[in-house]
Amino acid sequence: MSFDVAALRAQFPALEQRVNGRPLVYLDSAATALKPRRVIEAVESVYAADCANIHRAVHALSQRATARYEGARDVAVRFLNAKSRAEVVYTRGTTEGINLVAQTWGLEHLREGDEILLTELEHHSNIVPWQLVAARTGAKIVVVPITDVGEVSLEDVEARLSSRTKIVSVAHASNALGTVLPVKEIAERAHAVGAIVVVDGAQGAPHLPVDVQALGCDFYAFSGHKIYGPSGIGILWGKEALLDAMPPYQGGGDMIDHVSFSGSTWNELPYKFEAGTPPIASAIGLGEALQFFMELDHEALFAHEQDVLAYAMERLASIPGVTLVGTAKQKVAVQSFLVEGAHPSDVGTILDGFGVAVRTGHHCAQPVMERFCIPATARASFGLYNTREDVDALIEGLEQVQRLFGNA
Ligand code: C6P
Repeated sequence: MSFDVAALRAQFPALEQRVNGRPLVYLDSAATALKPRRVIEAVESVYAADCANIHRAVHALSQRATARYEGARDVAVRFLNAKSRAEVVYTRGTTEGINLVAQTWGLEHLREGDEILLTELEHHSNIVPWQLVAARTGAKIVVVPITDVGEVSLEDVEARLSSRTKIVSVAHASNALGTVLPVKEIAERAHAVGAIVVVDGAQGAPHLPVDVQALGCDFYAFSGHKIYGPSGIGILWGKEALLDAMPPYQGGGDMIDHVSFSGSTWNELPYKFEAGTPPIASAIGLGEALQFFMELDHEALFAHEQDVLAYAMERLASIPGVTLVGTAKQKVAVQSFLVEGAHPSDVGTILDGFGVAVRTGHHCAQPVMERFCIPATARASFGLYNTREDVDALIEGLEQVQRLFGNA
């Protein structure tokens, strides 16, 4: 198998459009990835043919919808290398996955004086859920600092671990800086002090090998929409023994075994955590996206993304007045940058005029901005469909920024 980027690009209808008179150059996959035609068709076919609720009826449409919904879970089991279907819970996305763990395992186990270890590069979704549970339990949040290039050192993690640490929750990769964290090594050290390990896989799942058994974590949360699937759906993987011992997150239909006014009992895993009618078509679309993703030559894909990233870093760094933010040795294909004298939102607007889509702002990682004493950055993030030519278009747009802001 080889990596044929032109053939892959042809599978993404959104790339066929022009924006402001130019071919779209989509450099915002860290926010949400574009969707291949087969994912769009999978979702459409649910509504066109298999439009029914799941787990609830004996009629043909419901049987088909249920089989496809559960079939998508089987794909996720293979994607994660999970031990069983019981470990794979559908959620709305990474955010809900982390909130689920915080509000169930966290509320059950955390006591006054316990510690939750996070890093300075976390997304708000891996900070605020822990602040909420800390406020209710009296637990304390401890933060591992990042270095000037945006790395997390194992020594800094070790120095903050103790018998008080009950939860270590870290990103697999940073959305603002691209940094890949040494999750396996962090998990080994966290387990040595008896803590559980939660991984925010929002940026890891689309760019890094995800084998939850090899990573050695206890929970791994990711979002469908960042891995070429629909929005509104994600996965929380958790070790069965932990999930089994946790109370339900939300109550409602499907998560119960029996309900009476004298008390209710819970469905088996993973359904205990799937209350109410789920986003059925989105789950089926996610299964299709994961299948699409697993069929790629991963070694070639990761090498391709790294090539585009290295080229982008080199070209950006060569523009006078442009500063790279986040230059860790191990990175996913994300690059934040600043242009001297130009606000990132102006940079984004001018680039949009060239058909180049980047994200600007604090990227829901305000502590990262604080660390680097900046309010915001512009961020180019790459997916499997991006090329060196896309980087050239970004640079062309930035040259216009330089002209407009008197830097060139
Ligand atoms: N980051 C970005 O542009 P949800 O919204 O639940 O799908 O994912 C939240 C999330 C959690 N962790 C990390 C590391 C993330 O990058 C994100 C989403 C997007 O960077 C939108 S803020």
